[in-house]
Amino acid sequence: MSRVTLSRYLIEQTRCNNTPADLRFLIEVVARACKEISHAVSKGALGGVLGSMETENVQGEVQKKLDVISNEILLEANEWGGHLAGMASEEMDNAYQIPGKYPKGAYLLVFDPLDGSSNIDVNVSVGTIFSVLRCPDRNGNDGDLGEEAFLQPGTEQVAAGYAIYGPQTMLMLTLGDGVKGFTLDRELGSFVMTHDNIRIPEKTAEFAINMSNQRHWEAPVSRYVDELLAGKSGPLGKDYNMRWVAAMVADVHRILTRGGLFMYPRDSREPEKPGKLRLMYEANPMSFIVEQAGGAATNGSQRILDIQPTSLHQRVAVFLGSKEEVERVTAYHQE
Ligand code: AFP
Repeated sequence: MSRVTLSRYLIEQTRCNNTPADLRFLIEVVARACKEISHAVSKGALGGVLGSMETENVQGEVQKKLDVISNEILLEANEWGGHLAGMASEEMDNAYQIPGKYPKGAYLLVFDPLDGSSNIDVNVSVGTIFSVLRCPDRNGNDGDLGEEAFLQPGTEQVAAGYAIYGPQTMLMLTLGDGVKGFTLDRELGSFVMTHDNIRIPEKTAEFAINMSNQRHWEAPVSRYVDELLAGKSGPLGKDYNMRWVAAMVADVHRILTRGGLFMYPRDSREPEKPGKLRLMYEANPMSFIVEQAGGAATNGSQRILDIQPTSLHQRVAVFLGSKEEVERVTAYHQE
C-alpha cells in the first residue's frame, strides 16, 4: 500500500475538502521548520545547542539556546512565502512583522517554538506548538500589524498542531476535521501518516498534574485530586495512575494516544495570573486538537476555545483530555 505523506494528505484535503492552497503551503512550511528544529534538538551537546542564553523572554523565563534557535527557524521559514500577515511567539514580546520586501498573506501564525524547554538539557521530549488564525480585514491599513489582530477566540483557529521531538519525531495536525498523526521518516525526510482518526477514550484512569503545587491549589482542584488519590475505596471507585513530563506536548501526546487528564490549574502563588500556561500558543491549539479527537478542554468554568483573549501572552488554567474527567473537575468548580 502506498504511503500517505503529509504533502499528499494536504493536496488531497485541497482537492476534496477545499483546504485553501495557501493554508496547505503554510502547514508544509511549518512542518519543514519542525524537521529543522528536530535536527537541531537531536544534536544535543554535539551541536553546542544545550544550555541557557543570558536573556529572558517576555514571561521573565530564562531562554534556552534551543528556544532562541527554534524561534529563528520558524520566523525565517515563514516570513518570505507570502502566506502570512504576521506571527507571534512565546519568545517575542510583540507581534512579528513580515518584512516589507515580502508579500503578505491571509493568515496569522502563533507558536511556542520549543515547549517544555526545561527538559532539553536532560534529554526528555520537547515540542513545537502552533495555531493558525485568519488575519482580520485591516481595511486597507498597510501599517504594522498590532496585537489586536491576534486576539481571536480559539474557535476561530483554522488549523493547529504540534511536533513532538521524542524517541520519534511526530507531527499531530488538525484542520478542523479530526486529528491526523505523521511520523518523520528520517530516510525519506518526509512526515508519513501513521495515525489516522485519533480518538481520546472518554474514560480514563490516568491523570497529569504538578503535585508539588498542591498546597497552592484552589478548593475544587484539591477535592478532585484527593478523590483521585483515594482510588478504589474513594468516591470515584477506581485506582488512578499519575504521570507528569513537564512538557505539555508530551503529556498531551500521551493523552491523544491512550487517554488521560492534563491539569494546570490556577493557584494562589500569583493570584493575579489565571494559571501558568499561555492561552494563544499552548491552551488554544491543544484544546482544538483535543476536541477534534473527541476530548474536552476547559479552564474550570468555561470551554477554553470560547475564551476571548485580551492579550497575546495571556495565561489560563487548563483541564483537558478524556471527557468524563474534564467534565467532573469542571463541575466541581461550578458547585
Ligand atoms: P517551559 O517551556 O518553560 O519548560 O514550560 C513548559 C510548560 O509551559 C508546559 O509545557 C508544562 O506542562 C509546564 O510548563 C510545566 O510546568 P512545571 O514547571 O510546573 O512542571
